[in-house]
Amino acid sequence: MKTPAPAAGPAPATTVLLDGCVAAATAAARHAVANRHRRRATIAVAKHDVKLELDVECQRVAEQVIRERFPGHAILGEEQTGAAPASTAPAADSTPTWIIDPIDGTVNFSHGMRQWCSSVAVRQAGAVLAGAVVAPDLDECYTAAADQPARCNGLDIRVSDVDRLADAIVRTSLDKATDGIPYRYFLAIAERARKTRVMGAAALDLCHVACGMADAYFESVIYIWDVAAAGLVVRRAGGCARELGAGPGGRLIYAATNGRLQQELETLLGLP
Ligand code: LIP
Repeated sequence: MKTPAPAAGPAPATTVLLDGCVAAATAAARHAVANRHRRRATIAVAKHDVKLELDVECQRVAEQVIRERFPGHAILGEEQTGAAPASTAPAADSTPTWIIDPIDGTVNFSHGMRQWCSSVAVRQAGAVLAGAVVAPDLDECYTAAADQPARCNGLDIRVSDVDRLADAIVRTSLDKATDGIPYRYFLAIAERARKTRVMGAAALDLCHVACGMADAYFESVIYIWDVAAAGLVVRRAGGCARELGAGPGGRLIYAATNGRLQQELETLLGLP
């Protein structure tokens, strides 16, 4: 797994935060890799999801890195007991909040697929300041900060210039379609786009929009920890990534594109 080259020039505070994101996400990802032989050990199994022992362990590993470096900061993680649900309104968080998804694409990981990652972002006063998405099995480490470009393995990345959904690859999901609404969105996208892909790790879907491998991303039931870091990566790569409203259970309706496709995608889905 490569780590990005140190960035030159930006404000020290942001660089320190970004270093913290990379360190925490890398530590979580390494723990998952080192313990891959236990990838099937579950704490809970739902109809469409699993919670692994490693989800919780990797969360603790990431938290430890953050607590050592930033003792006064808050932590919001997928595996945190009693974690607050995602908020569509930016929190009035004067204290920086670290937002962790220790294993995004948990089901993929537990089945031995390579499409999974660890994601860490830091947000203050409603704005994500820095974020890192580390995908060891793909050898990809995405980073961005509010005053730094999006990078993959230390190299600047840029969104695609596709300007019609008819020419686009759109990443999306059919997860948690209990009320059928995600199917409606899926059908609309599949009808319009050149190809629709369900890969199972939202943070990677977004990072792949950021580097032009995909052109757009949409989910109607997604948590803030799935999109916080990677949404910043998309924006700093020249794209658009934004919450379009609240989904069920504190989740978000979220869309991201290369920017050129945002209007067409939101209009197609009748959002916001
Ligand atoms: C998963 C996402 C995936 C989404 C699932 C789930 P997890 O995250 O990344 O793309 O469709 O609903 O939230 O649970 O593996 O961290």
